[in-house]
Amino acid sequence: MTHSSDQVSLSLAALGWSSFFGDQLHPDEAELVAMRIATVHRSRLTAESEAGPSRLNLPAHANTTDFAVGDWVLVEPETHMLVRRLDRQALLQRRTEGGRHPQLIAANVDTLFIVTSCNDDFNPARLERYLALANEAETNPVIVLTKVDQTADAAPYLQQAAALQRGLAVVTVNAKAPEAAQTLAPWCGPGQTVALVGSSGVGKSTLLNTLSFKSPEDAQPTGGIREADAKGRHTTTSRSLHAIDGGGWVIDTPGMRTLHISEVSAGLDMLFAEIVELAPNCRFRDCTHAHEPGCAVQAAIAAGTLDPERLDRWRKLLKENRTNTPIQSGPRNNKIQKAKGKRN
Ligand SMILES: Nc1nc2c(ncn2[C@@H]2O[C@H](COP(=O)(O)OP(=O)(O)OP(=O)(O)O)[C@@H](O)[C@H]2O)c(=O)[nH]1
Ligand SMILES: [Mg+2]
Ligand SMILES: [Zn+2]
Repeated sequence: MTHSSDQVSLSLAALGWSSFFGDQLHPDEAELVAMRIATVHRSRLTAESEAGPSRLNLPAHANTTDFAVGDWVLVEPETHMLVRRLDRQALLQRRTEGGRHPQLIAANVDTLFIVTSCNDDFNPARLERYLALANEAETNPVIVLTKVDQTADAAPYLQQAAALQRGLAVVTVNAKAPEAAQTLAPWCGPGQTVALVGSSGVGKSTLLNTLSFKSPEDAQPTGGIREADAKGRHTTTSRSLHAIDGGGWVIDTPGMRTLHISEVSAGLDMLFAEIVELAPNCRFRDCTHAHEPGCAVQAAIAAGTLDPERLDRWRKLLKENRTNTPIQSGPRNNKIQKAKGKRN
């Protein structure tokens, strides 16, 4: 077992490299080294590579905010000058209040661990937002219910979470216990990258420390929560990539207060598949499923096979998505090219 990423020499495949990235290399780039962004700071980037961690130098015109933790970049081996970023296989991003550009959460993530606790943090409407984000980025979502050791009965949480999306994986853990790593092992392993998202205080950094087998000095700081409402204290303030004990990579992120939905369409259809699939059976093609006669969605609610709250939340997210999505948005994968500009 290796307990520290810097003591071992990693293969590119172990770092998450695949032919998707290899195919992007030009013949004249043979001298360059591929590295994976590990941290993004205001004026500084660090990366993991086959030779271990290193600090990168940025060209004068480049902006650290254009890079996401998990990105693959090509680097000049002598100077550690970043030459270019490779196209992403997946990008998790969100619109922030008043922000001009989307905020990059993580790139090239295989599995998104949506973390919530078996307490007052648990909120189906908020989890659906995270699921829409994961679906849209074509990243596999898993709901991780922490603090199972602090509840008498986790079954209601499990049931509610599993009902949020067809085929959704849901697990319960005590994030502090080593067994949590076994529970999450099916999604971890050499070459796999997972990211932890969720509200402050749900145990993302605690899970990271368990998964990566951190020594107390290396551990990500964790913080207590308020007893009254289970709210955290925003202990983690930046995103970072860490090696998982036993292979693979995990990205810690700061707790999010709100997650606004924008530019998700396939993501919402997948999330609410049971409603979307009923719509073709409605009498009217443009049925709003509110009051029309012959509405298959309303019929399902009357029959008790569809939860009316799901319909309400679907409508709300559709509306929010319409309001927040710029009419002239380009193809999804072009967003980063447009996101150049001044840092806010
Ligand atoms: N008993 C128990 N406590 C937990 C569990 N997971 C997390 N905690 C505790 O919950 C508190 C918050 O954990 P953190 O790991 O800091 O939470 P976080 O999600 O990283 O929070 P932010 O960095 O603020 O976003 C700490 O006191 C942890 O020890 C769990 O499964 N069981
Ligand atoms: Mg944290
Ligand atoms: Zn209808």
